[in-house]
Amino acid sequence: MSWWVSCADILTLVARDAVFMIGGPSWDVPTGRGHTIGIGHCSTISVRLYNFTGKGDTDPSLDPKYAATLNKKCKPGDKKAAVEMYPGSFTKFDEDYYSNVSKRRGLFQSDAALLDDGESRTYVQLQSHNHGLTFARDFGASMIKMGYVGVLTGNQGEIRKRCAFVNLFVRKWKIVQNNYYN
Ligand SMILES: *[C@@H]1O[C@H](CO)[C@@H](O)[C@H](O)[C@H]1NC(C)=O
Ligand SMILES: CC(=O)N[C@H]1CO[C@H](CO)[C@@H](O)[C@@H]1O
Repeated sequence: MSWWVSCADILTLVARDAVFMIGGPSWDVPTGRGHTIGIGHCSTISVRLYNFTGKGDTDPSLDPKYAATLNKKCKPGDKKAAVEMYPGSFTKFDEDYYSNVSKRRGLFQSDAALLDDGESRTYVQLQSHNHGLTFARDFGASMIKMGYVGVLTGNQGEIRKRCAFVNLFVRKWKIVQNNYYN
């Protein structure tokens, strides 16, 4: 354990704590910052609902009943409306996620894709059957693994002076400020 933390580490820590605060493992953070937990926007699923192969069709991997429910919430062309990611449990992302996905009721294509691969499909079905017996443990382990994805070492990266900005931007910003005040 080192006492250096990177900005990415801080985000991971914040994520972990936010997850805990809403009562368990939870995720909607590929772009993190600013998204609401458990909400998806119609813009991200409209192609699945209305133009999957460009012929005005619906993604066949979507349960038709669930698709009908989503159609009501996301009218064609609506980009702004929000939909619950996991109906019934959208403020907590837990093992219910897997039972929904196994019934082809995952909101995103990335959810449906879990059923295309033998290994991930087996895992989804296992979690769905055993009601998430190992879910919390596995989630923690995968968060730690993801923390190692794409880590920059040596002089590949930089230590940021301000977490939200690369240093070049901070330097430019200071120049702008100095010119403004002097
Ligand atoms: C559906 O996709 C096709 C092919 O990409 C495109 O030409 C068409 O304009 C799309 N329709 C709508 C309503 O977006
Ligand atoms: C769409 C769907 O199947 N939602 C279900 C997700 O899982 C929870 C818990 O089992 C159900 O309450 C939802 O109805």
